[in-house]
Amino acid sequence: MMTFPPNLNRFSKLLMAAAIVATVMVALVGSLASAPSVDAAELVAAQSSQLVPVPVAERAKRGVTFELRPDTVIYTAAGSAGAREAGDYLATVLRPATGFALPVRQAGASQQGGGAAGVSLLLDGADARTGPQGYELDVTSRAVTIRAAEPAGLFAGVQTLRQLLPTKIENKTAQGGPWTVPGTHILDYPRYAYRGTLLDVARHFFPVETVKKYIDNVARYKINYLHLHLTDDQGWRIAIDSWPQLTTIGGSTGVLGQLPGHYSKADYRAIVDYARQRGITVVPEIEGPGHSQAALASYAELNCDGKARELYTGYLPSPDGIMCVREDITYRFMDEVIGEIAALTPGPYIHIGSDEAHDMPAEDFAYYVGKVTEIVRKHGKKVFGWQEMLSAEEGPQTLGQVWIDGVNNEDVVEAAKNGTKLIMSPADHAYLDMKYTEAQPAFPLGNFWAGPTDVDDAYGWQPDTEMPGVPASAVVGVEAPLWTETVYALEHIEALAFPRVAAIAEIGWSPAATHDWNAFRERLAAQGPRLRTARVNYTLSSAVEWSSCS
Ligand code: TNX
Repeated sequence: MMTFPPNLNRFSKLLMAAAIVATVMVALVGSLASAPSVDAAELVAAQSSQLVPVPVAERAKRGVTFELRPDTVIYTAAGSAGAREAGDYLATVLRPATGFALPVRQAGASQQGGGAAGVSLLLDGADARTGPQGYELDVTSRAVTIRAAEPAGLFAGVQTLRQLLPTKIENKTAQGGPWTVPGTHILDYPRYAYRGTLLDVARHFFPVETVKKYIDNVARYKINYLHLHLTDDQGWRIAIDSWPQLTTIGGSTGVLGQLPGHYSKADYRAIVDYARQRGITVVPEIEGPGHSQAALASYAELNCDGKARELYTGYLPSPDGIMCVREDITYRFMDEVIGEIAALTPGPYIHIGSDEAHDMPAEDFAYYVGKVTEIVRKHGKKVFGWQEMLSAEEGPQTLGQVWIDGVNNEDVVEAAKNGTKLIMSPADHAYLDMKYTEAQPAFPLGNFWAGPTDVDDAYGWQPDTEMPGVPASAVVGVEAPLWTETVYALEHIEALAFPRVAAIAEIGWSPAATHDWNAFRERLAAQGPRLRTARVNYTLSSAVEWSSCS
């Protein structure tokens, strides 16, 4: 029997159990609004499609086929930089396998009218139900036309078009055609405005190229937020000019001393731009008051005793990684850090962490959260934080992230009733770092504590009923976190994220009434050859009957 220090909570005990197993093995080897309601007849039509996430409504046009040809042109709404970005992105996705030039041009009157040949991405004439993120996609034998109110809808429509093309479109080198798109009319819009994934670059650092690949592949499923966990006990991963030792010292290690590193501001801007060009907004997280040892090791003056902490390379949260919350210097530090982060952040949110500040007196915790909330708002951003934050901060301007049952449910329910909006990341369904099955004990990848979580578990929940007492209207999104204590390569990221992130993406996008595991697993099976062709190292979960051919 393993025994644990009594002050550890349930999560830490389970994670510690996982850590012990892992150690033994190592020794051996924008504004968020809810979607309009859906017509039931339309939903029946939607189920026939192979798309993930399943669209709101789809009507096939029998006998109609569009074909991309060497001279096909992509037209984008005149005067819109966002539409142009969506068009450039579509061309980037289609050029390698087709080998076609696919020039991107401004749409003229004939495209706006919908009669012209080619592929058009337009910002007028969409059905009003598409809202700020939805789209209509129409395929005739002459033209593919995507219409949306905003560029976000065009990006979503681009992903749908990509999945309507043959699987070989995912090749990185030119293939023979034909490049056919079946005739169809799709009306589609998301259930929730926020569909995110978190990548933990603090436990292990991942270079820009790895993050870009992850962005490329989550974008397929209409994920629209990338939450970057930039700081933790084991590493500080973003350059801050006013506190340079955060990266020279705090970025110099990782779990078990592996994968040190940090992003320069130019690197970080490159990630933010790359994400935006794929319809994804980056949410930076600066953790505190716990999970902060990398900062405390970088600057002696941030510690209550004036002595720098040691660098930390352990696997569990460090008991010493707690900020000195009653000292003014902590808030000068946070002000300068958050000021620099805000300047790098076009999106509305800054995530302030706030989980697992073990043993900190409630008043001290509330003091920290209150001060940091003020700082975030002063820099023009909205506060986002783990559910523990909701014991101290709530209201319509605050976004809370639910991750665990039984720690402070009462705070979450009360905050939600008082207008706080929630993103749902229940660890036992949405944590991409959990192992898929019990049968993988010798598989060094993945945590145990909230799992195992196979694809059916990832799909088997509803955001609006997940936490009893929370009003459905408080839930504005879902997020699938990928923590990286056990993860140290892109292939690991992909094995854990795919295909489960597609399950979370569908829960966040598709209408509740379409929710059906058997239908989903069939549609998901068709994604296997696409992911394989795209060289994504997805896991062949036995919950899905994968197709062996394209
Ligand atoms: C819990 S989720 C954590 C993370 C760990 C993760 C491992 C949360 C707010 N805290 O620090 O990496 O579990 O699954």
